[in-house]
Amino acid sequence: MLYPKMNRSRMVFDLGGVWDFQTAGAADWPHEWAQGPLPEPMTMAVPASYNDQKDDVNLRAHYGWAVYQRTFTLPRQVLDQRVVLRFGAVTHHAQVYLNGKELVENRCGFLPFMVQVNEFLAPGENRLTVAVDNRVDFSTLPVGNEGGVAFFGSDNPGIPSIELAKTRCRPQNRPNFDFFNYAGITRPVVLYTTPWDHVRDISIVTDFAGTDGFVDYTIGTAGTGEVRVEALDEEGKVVAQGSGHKGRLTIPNVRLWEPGAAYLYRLRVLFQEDEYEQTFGVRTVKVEGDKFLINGKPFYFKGFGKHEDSFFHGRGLDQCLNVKDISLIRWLGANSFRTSHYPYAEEMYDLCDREGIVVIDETPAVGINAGGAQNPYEVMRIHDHHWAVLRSMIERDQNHPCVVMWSIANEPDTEHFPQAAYDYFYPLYELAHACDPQDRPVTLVCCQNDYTKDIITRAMDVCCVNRYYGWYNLSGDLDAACDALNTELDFWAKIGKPLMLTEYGADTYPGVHNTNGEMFSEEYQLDYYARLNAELDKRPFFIGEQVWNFADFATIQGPMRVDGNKKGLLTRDRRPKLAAHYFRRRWNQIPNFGYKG
Ligand code: BDP
Repeated sequence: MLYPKMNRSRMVFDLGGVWDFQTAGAADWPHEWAQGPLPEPMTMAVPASYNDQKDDVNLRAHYGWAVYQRTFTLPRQVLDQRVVLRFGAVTHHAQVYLNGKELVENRCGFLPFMVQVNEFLAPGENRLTVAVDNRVDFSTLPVGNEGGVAFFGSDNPGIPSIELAKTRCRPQNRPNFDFFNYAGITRPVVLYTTPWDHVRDISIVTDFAGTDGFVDYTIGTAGTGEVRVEALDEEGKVVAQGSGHKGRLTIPNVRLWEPGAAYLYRLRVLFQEDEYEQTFGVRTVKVEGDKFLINGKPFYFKGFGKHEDSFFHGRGLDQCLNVKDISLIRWLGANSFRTSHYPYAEEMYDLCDREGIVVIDETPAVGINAGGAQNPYEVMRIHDHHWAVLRSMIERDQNHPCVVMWSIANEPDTEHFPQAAYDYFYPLYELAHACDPQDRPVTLVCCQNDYTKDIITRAMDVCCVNRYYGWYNLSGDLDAACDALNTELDFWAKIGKPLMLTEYGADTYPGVHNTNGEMFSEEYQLDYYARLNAELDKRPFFIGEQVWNFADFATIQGPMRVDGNKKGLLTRDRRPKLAAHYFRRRWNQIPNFGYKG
């Protein structure tokens, strides 16, 4: 899946801007709206989530379909080319119409989709209509609750007045996940052209020995003909060339892509009238024993779980914020993050490639957990969809040097139905390996659980665990938290695989200070991390600390959240809390490589 780029053979037209917008019903939307202008449109910026753009609770709490519309006219010269309409992401379920005709439908709200539109284009003005449904349930990823059960609500099951009210209340999303269910056209919409015979896809696998770098490439084309390839360095100098749909290039005196010291090459692919340049870095990734090796050296993950989340934009692409976040990651001395809990915008991975930031890339499979009451692998209708999103995430992100590991899910139930979890996830683990030409390590991020019963987390290449000792359990007692953490670490020591924390954290209300260092104060967050980190530092097989979260973020309202999740090291507007300064000192002293020998 190639990112749209403008060059000598391809044009890109950005359809971003202010579109017409109208909310519709829950179950469906009036499809006749696609035949002409929307009856009562309001303005809405694209790309961005729609929820926070207006001061209207009906948008914030909207449930069901909403419709976007705009018109465009293409220059005449373009129409003899192949023209493709591409959406970076529409959350969650999209139906797209062009000039009143149904064009394409898509069900993953965090991955791109595209369609060739030549046969649908009018010579003059075209009307593009995009209907989007934000409902989440047992068939979607992320998963939404069914039957009126709220994620954070203590709904006191069994009390007649409450049960009755639940059957009568307004229809609403009940996300089974802890981030606001932002929706809309959240990433760029473009029209791009290619010649009719064109480069369809490119896979790159790299290796090195001595001073030579090796680039194994596979090129997919539409049409037949000769393929020529050239590798260019950062100065644009051709450093290797070859021909054929498949082959190996050797780059002499290669510069490696390394965390904190990125070096990027480009593979220029020439095919008939078409050309395309794919960025890549020469680096290797491998798990060996209890080490995670990048370029053959044991890497230590310092960083975060993050979210795509900001004021006004919601989950919409915000390039300025992404640049700022990478700057803050570097300021903090961190080197990595996980795309919790869905694949991020492609533009963010490009940035991480350039800045040398390491990424764990996660599918939107969050919420596969019914609290032990039901077997989620039986009651949730997600299996085929999960396979599809994993495949297309890997297809999209396979060439990014920043991506070093795939995460197939966050916090599924691995404890109450351990065998069912194993049977569900092990094939996904194998699928990720099979789909990825670079065969990166694969993980599944596990919830705080009875780790002795969980048999799937330990089957992964890296054991990634989210733990809240001292927060959700043993609350406020850091001695007990360290005790429990050590007991668990003794267990993982025997598993013999690399272990990392993909989440640990404490809600911290900025500005709350407390001489006793109690929960929610900035002092507690600092003490929590300082105490737990001191234990983690003693374990040689412990390969990374990713705190929860990089910054405060929006969630559904509920009794557990005060204006969102407050576990950020930074506030939502990116100001450091006390613990950020602590981590800045700590992480600037921890090297990327060789920290645990
Ligand atoms: C974990 C989830 C994460 C939540 C976090 C929390 O993976 O999405 O935001 O806990 O409660 O269970 O802060």
